[in-house]
Amino acid sequence: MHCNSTVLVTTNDHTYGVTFVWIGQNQCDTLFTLCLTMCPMGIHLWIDTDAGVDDCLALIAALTNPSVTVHGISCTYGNISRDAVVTNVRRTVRACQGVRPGLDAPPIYLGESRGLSDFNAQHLKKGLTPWSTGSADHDCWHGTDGLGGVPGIEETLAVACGLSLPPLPAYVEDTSVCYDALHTAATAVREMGETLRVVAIGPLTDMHHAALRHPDLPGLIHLYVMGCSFPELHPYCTKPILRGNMVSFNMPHTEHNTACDPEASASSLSLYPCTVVDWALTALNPLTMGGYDALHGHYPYTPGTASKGVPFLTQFHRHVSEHLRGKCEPYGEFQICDPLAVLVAMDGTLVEGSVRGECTVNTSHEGVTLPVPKGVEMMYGRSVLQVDTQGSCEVVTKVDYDTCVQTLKSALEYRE
Ligand SMILES: [Ca+2]
Repeated sequence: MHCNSTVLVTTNDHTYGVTFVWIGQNQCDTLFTLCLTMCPMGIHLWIDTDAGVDDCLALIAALTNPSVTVHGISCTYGNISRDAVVTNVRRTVRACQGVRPGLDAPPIYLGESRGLSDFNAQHLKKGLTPWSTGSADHDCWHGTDGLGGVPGIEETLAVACGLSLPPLPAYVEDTSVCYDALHTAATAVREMGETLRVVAIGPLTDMHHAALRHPDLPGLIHLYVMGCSFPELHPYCTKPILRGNMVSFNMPHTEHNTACDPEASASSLSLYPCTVVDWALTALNPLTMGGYDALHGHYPYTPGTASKGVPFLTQFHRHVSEHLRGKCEPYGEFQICDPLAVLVAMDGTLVEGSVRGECTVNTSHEGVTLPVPKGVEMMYGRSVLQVDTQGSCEVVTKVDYDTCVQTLKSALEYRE
């Protein structure tokens, strides 16, 4: 006779599953023998980001979740230039280490600094996206540096909160190392019997290059994408905003991350098994401005100044998102696109509705001249879903919104 039972053993760094196996009573009265497996349990993430204010909140949600191991963070262009992104990621990781002193910084890597298509680069440059100008001084939705234009605010806040911040974490400059590290992490997680969940909350350029370098990668990971837009999955809502957020770039039928690199989006969505948190879903689930205040506990925010008794990350996020909040105020909505994608990747039970199919992105710009003439709406970058119950792509159509927002609030209030 024998039977198994598994208990959890927690060390400083990981929770381990230890399996005890009952092998029966022998002459020495040995009742059981320990051991058989000892492997880290929980959720294994890799985050590919163009941080970005909403990326910052997404990173905070992941890095304050004790059940999550973040095996790496790759930095790409999008909301701001790649070089600004890596600074924003390092600052966010360091801020999380402030409230989790035992947290080792995940390895941080440089990914790609621009998309695949010259046509697209020229097109977006004429719209003056910050990354296409190659500088971080262009005012954008996320602020001059992509993180609200409040450099060093975490240091002021940490002192006031009685926290000590470690040095900024290091990062790896060689992009090929990034893809090798991703592949190594995916292989190691697979050997534990788990699957690495890669959350892409920026353009899919890195995922395209990673699969080129390691063709077996799509068989090793599950990709969570914040991108695309499928308003047709929400026929009860006819708001034009569901179509996309790139109207000012003559691309009203697409979402920003997808629009940054339609070619890489098309290839990645066809290669990887994926779950998509699309623009239409996030546009239907924003924070109201009151919801934004509630996320921060309604504390009396004073720019550049710490408020007594308010959690450090709450104050950090309130400061870095102030610029974006001001941009959002006229619309009465504050979007939480990237945080929703990371929350879904960490907890599949948050998904209350989805449609499965094959997803692709229109990469044709035939006949379009630059600059795009006024009144012309490009279909370039438009995402298309072919519904198929056996498809490799799951598009999320409904989430447990209240739990999502509460989880984000708890992350901002994290303390040990
Ligand atoms: Ca992003």
